[in-house]
Amino acid sequence: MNYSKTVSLLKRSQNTGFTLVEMAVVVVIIGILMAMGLATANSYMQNTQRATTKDREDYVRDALVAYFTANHRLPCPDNGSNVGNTGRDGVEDRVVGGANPVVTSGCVTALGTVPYLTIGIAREKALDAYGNFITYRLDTTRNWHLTSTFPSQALPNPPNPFVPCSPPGIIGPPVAGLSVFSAPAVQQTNVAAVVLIAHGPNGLGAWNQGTTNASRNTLPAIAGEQGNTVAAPAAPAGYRAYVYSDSAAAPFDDVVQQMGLADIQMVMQKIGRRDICN
Ligand SMILES: [Ca+2]
Ligand SMILES: [Ca+2]
Repeated sequence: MNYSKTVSLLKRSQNTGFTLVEMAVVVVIIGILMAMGLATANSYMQNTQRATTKDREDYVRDALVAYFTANHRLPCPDNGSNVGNTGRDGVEDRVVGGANPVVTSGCVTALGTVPYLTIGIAREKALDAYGNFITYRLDTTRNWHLTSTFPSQALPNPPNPFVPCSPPGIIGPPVAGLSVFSAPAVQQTNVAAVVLIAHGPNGLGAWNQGTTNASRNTLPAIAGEQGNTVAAPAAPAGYRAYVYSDSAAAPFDDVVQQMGLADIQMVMQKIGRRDICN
């Protein structure tokens, strides 16, 4: 092998090595950028899904207010019991022959899903952005209605006439209602007539779109989220609207909103009433 050929081969070898290093650096940089891009896209999607879920709860709240204004009471939760074995039907579930539509004796359950057909909204609006039903908890210790007598189980049309409470002109006592905690030891001051719970990305404890009435995801094993899946949460005795956390020890991804006594009072004032019958 002559000298010039050897030098040429060496140069080519060196050039090839340099190119490989360059390529390796480029590959690493592309990898980092892709990872950053995916993380950003993932974060964006999570925020969007959370916002969509909150919007749906707002929509349900508005529909409940409209329903209350038109019917002078809040609807019972949907627990699927009136449709055999074909999934949740969106119709509120009442005790047949009970003192309907009085909530305290008329609802099959205090904890179920949003009765979307009863309140006149699309089924999709009763779902969160993860495809599970939003849980609807109604305070059934109060009637949340404006009349004291009801002629039948059927929804009155037009609504029952107002019957004054006794004593008249009294806005229902604010001491009753459901409690909501924004942290384990921090109770919100508002007294809730309704709590809406979306069970978040993990979906634990949510009723899903399965084909049976009982189709429900696995219940959460974590204390914080457990409270949002039962009618009577253990201490703290109320529903949890904690801050989002993805910590392994105590994750919390539920999206929780309430409809308070103040919201009901506002509706009543709009329709010229000051009293709630209890
Ligand atoms: Ca039903
Ligand atoms: Ca959850």
